[in-house]
Amino acid sequence: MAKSINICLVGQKFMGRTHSNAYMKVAKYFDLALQPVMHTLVARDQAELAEFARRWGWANTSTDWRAAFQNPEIGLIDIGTPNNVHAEMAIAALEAGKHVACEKPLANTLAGARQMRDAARKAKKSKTFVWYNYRRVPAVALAHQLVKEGRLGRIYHVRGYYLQDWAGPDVPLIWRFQKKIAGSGSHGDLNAHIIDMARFITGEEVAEVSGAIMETFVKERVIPSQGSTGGISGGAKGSAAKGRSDVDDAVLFLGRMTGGAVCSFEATRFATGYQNKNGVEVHGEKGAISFNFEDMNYLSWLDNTVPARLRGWTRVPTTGGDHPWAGAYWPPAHIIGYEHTFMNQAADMLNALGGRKPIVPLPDFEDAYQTQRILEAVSVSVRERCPVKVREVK
Ligand code: SOE
Repeated sequence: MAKSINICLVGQKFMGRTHSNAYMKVAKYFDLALQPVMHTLVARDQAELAEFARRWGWANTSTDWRAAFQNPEIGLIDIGTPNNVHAEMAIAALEAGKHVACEKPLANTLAGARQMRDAARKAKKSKTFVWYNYRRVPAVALAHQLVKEGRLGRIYHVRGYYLQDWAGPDVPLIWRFQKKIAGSGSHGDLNAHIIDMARFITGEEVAEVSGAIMETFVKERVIPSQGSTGGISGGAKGSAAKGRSDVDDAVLFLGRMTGGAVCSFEATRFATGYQNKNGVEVHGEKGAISFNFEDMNYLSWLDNTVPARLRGWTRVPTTGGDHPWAGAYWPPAHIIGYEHTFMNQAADMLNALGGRKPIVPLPDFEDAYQTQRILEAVSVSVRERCPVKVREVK
């Protein structure tokens, strides 16, 4: 009888769907150390709960996360909620002796993220994971491997961008525009991803935030008359009343990496024309990589060690059996999509829980806390209009 683990997922909106899809399908494609059992779905909205559970294959439902977390049958708790409840839920789950997976960013505040990190340190028998899913794009994992193999050599430049354009003036004041819930806007939502990707690919940390700016283009939004229906803009309908958006719509910062490279990051919800364009570029002495999620099945690679007359960018298809996870799906060049990044993460989490080594590092709470420190350093740099050493952000 294959070993399995009962999963409790909290959340039934956008990430509830991506995670449910991953648990439903992962065992079809991967040989897993533990089989996922979709045991309990927890959400606030009783009306939608039963239909969501039926559609996505959850055996039980509950609107009481505290009671569900105490269920001795549950082994893994997966938090797919807005950011403000990540800490309370993750700490309760760890104290209940569960393994915990949590959506990014770790928390809506540095203090909350620190409490999660400390709770994970205390919970010796529990593993923790954070859904920085873009690490599980085969092309991004290949970039990580190339740097690790020394094929880029000394790194000079790191560039990250996350460009969306959904947040126009007509979008109501959903939770993503409320600092008390989200913690920040494009910063914690999008910049977090590219900071994590840059750390993952280079193996380096951001040592200093040298300068940063944030902008809120739309300062007032209509208060939603109905809740979010899931998805980025929430699908909520506006009412007559308006409320203040107290988060950034765009953030840019410059910095220095621990290995001596300079870095630049840009994250925005107002890059008209780009709906979900994210990427990282790394320029080294011996080579360079460029990843663009809009072209997610390819990695651009430049080998700077070949004779100049042969030197140029190669567009490497990352869909072959020798690329991370790709071989689990289809023959080469039969491309994969956004949802596969969550399936790849689910596979690595289930294998890690079963004692196997993941193909590339999985971010746990300790790792994700480093990204949260960099996010905080950027916010301090914006507020104080000065450079900030990340080592001073504890
Ligand atoms: C909204 O910006 C969002 O759903 C992010 O929260 C996700 O992390 C990203 O993958 C897609 O866009």
